[in-house]
Amino acid sequence: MDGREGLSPIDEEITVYLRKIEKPVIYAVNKIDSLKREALLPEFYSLGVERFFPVSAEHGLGIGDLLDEACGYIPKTEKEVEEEAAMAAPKVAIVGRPNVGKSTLVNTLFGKERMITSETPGTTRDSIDALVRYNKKDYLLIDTAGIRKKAKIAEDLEWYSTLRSFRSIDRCDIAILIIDGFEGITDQDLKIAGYIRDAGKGCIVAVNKWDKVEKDTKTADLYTKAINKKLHFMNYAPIIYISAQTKQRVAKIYPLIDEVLSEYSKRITTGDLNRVFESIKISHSHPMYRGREVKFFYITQVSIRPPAFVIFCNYPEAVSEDYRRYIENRLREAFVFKGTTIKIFLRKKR
Ligand SMILES: Nc1nc2c(ncn2[C@@H]2O[C@H](COP(=O)(O)OP(=O)(O)OP(=O)(O)O)[C@@H](O)[C@H]2O)c(=O)[nH]1
Ligand SMILES: [Mg+2]
Repeated sequence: MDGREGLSPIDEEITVYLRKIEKPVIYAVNKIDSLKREALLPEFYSLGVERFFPVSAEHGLGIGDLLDEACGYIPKTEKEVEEEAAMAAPKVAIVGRPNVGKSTLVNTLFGKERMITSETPGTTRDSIDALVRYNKKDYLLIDTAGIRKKAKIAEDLEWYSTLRSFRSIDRCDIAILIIDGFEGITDQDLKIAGYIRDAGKGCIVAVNKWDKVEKDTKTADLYTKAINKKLHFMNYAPIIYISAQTKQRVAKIYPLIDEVLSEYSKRITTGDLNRVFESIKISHSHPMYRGREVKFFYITQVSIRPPAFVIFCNYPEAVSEDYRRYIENRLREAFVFKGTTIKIFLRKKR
């Protein structure tokens, strides 16, 4: 419309026509190149149009906003839709030593062949993310690149692939740590687990190749005990026994991911926290510090993903690692936090 001339009967006619067509319409009033002219805009609103874009085609004013609006109506390409879903989806990294079956699990979770798998450790050269939809929910699976068998020394190979696991962990919300059930848990597995915990991510331990393990009714229980002993610093992580190859129990992984994700994002009210914290303080007090009582005032949750808490205390520097662990264990007894790291910070308050 012509902002210099003002509203004309033709504008009205065209507007009536445009209302009838079922397409998005953007209304722009041109020749608006000064504030004074903008004062003319209200008369256009008598058309009943919700929004006008004042522009000056000649001076290039207001064109950016107009284009933004127009671009919003352009249908997204399939690739753009996928990219947006990938950004919003929870990120699940599949990590573990070479050859434990990371890519096989990604393929099984994905539902079709996507990663290249083989008996040679280091088959996966680059980590490829796979966006999957399961039960109407999206997940971004991050496979961890293996190392090609170039390294002369087996230990080097293990170490480099561990570094790659670290990189996948940095990008994820939840890590699935795969252990080779046939070979058992190794020092490298512990390093990866420690990294997941320190990075503050959720974790599920998947014992893979369970089909290859000779077992009776007690095997899984014994195995769980052995893992919990070695992974004592991460005994909150659920353990699942799977075969990525035969797909045994793989379908249970998605509900487990959902559960851990919800724990990872859980928020506890300050009221509930402090009710529990009172009993934590009473049932086991902190040893004296330089002849003085160590007092804890209150606790509050400061963030999620992972849940983090701040406890106000008179001598934070005096609080022992043991006591901190005691608090963490008691908080877990009350609020569970299955599969997720929680962080506890101490702050000084007199
Ligand atoms: N028996 C058995 N074999 C498996 C299972 N999962 C994987 N494998 C085999 O283990 C070998 C390694 O599997 P991959 O999926 O390539 O292992 P990866 O962890 O991706 O290996 P890299 O990428 O090299 O680190 C392949 O020969 C798989 O067929 C399983 O559940 N049971
Ligand atoms: Mg692989």
